[in-house]
Amino acid sequence: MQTLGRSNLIDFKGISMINIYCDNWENYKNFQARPDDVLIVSYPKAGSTWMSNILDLLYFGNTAPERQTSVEIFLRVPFLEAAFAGVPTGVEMAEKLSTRPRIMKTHYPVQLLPKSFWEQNCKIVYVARNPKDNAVSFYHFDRANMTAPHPGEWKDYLENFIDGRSEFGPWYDHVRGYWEKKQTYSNIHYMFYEDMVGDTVREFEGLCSFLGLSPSVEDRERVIQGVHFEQMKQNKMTNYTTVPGFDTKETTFMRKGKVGDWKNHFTVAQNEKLEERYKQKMKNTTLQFRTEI
Ligand code: PPS
Repeated sequence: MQTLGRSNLIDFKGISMINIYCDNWENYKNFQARPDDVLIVSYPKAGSTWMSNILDLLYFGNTAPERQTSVEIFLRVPFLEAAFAGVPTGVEMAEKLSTRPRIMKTHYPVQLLPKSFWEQNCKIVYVARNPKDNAVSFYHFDRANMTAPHPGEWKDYLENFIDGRSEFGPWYDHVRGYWEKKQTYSNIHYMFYEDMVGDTVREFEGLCSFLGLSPSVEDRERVIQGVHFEQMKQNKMTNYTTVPGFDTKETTFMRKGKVGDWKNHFTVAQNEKLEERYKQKMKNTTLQFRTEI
């Protein structure tokens, strides 16, 4: 198991990875999902913590409101593949969950999802974010995340991202993989970070209808208020300030929460390079992203 300290990217089943997320591979792969489990999937930094808090509040905000102020989000919604030294693994945490449904999250690409999720026909909520903002967010996160490889300079980091050498593999394959899986597996609700920022209420309504839930007006209001960026930034249970190994002098986990911050980071040439690669990698797909709203 990985102790705190910078790691190196390794090749794992064809994608770039770090040990923390593949050391517990056998247990992750064999995780036994139940039919009522709800799984959040995203590429790293696409909004999975936001979705975790939305789902936690939606299911339990009424009956167990104290969760919001006393239980960290990564304990309420375990990160399945995590294997940090000194704490239970994500799989162990998920197995100990007493909630119904159990809500959990993963960043693994579609081909590496534990097969029991498919067999049990679990509901999967996928959150995708445009590659430019996704890369920026990932870069800042890795500056502060002392268990990740050192990100180095932005220009080099972005090159690696564009070339698909980032933890959890190429962004393009990740977002396409789940998009294409939707054709044959109808229990995936595919959401976009940009839509969530642009119209949180509408996106929340769509999510509820996918989940077969009709919350009361008060419950709806509680969720929408509780998952607001500023609210989550202030809340120690959602802002990751309690996590050892995350250096908040570098950046905060709840950093900006915006669409279009890439414009403050990309040069014209960098933008052209990403767009060029995007065209190659995303041809023949109906999947589309917005990089501004
Ligand atoms: S992680 O580390 O992979 O779990 O990160 P993840 O939670 O998937 O993504 C983190 C980014 O999501 C932003 N975020 C939000 N944006 C808007 N509203 C809310 N409520 C919200 N919660 C989290 C977070 O700020 C990170 O994006 P950046 O661009 O870095 O701010």
